[in-house]
Amino acid sequence: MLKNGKWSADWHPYQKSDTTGRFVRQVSSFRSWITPDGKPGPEGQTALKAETGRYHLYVNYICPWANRTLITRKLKKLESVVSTSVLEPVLSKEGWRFGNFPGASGADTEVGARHLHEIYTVADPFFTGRASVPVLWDKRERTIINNESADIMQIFDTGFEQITGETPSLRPVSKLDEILALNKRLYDGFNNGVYRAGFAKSQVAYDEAVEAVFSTLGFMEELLSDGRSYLTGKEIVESDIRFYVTLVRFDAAYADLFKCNLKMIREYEFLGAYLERLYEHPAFGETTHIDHIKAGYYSIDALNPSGIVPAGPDLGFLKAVMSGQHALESSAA
Ligand SMILES: N[C@@H](CCC(=O)N[C@@H](CS)C(=O)NCC(=O)O)C(=O)O
Repeated sequence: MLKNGKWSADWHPYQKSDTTGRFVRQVSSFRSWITPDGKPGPEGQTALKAETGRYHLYVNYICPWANRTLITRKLKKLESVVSTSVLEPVLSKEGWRFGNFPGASGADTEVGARHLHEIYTVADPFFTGRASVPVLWDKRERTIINNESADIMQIFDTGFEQITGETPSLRPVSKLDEILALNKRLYDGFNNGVYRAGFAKSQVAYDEAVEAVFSTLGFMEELLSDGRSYLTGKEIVESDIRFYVTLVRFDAAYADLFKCNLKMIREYEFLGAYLERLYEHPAFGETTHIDHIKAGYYSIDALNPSGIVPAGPDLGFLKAVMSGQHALESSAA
């Protein structure tokens, strides 16, 4: 992490805990907004005006929080409006690194940084905190606008319509309460729940987290069992994006590495089908890179000191979608 703008070598990702061993997540520090006209954001945040070519998104493909901003960028047709850099998925001694891991985008095009923490110190030479992805960067002012993925999703949802033309809202007003309730349930029980299980430092903290993970999955399985395509009906909303990024990592990483092993997603009838359906959508499937996910998670030294990346599990049920076959055909073969 950075302390007063200097990289500190005691690199222990995600290890902050409370007195009972419960994982505690750091809060994000850059919280400005982008709006169509530069007027303040929804809660009065300082905002810049939407423009083509001015903003840049730093991500990697391992991170679920970064993945949700990439999906939103694609769903909202922002690929030619907001550029991106993909960092390597494997943690280095200095955190996230620019490089040539297959699928990463190589050297930094913006400030010539070698590691993500340099982006943070260009923005704030005395920054203290973790140098996390995603980062929304302002090329003109050479500063970070926002490093909280929940905000970046909303910025992409509402900030650029004058440039891209209208696209379906990810928070339609008629469904807002439902979406916010789902988002909360998903964050506590699932998105952050798997991390609480994986980084628990006591049995009680782990037991509590794993119970929350599987009761959330049970609730969502029940919700989808009435045959709806997405969480709130026929259209994709923000909650689907939030749910997907953890679902698609679950069998590949969380089940094993984070000890969330009561059941795999592919064993759930409705959740398995829902995951396939989302994966089939280019905004989801094309921003998902299982090789980066496995390489990244299994490089977390605190959880996997040998660094060995397991061969399995067989995720053929997702690949089958890519080749247009039905999952059952491929598992029967
Ligand atoms: N609140 C942030 C959390 C992002 C986050 O935790 N990113 C992780 C990768 S999945 C990261 O960059 N960690 C590096 C670190 O904690 O030092 C968000 O949702 O944008």
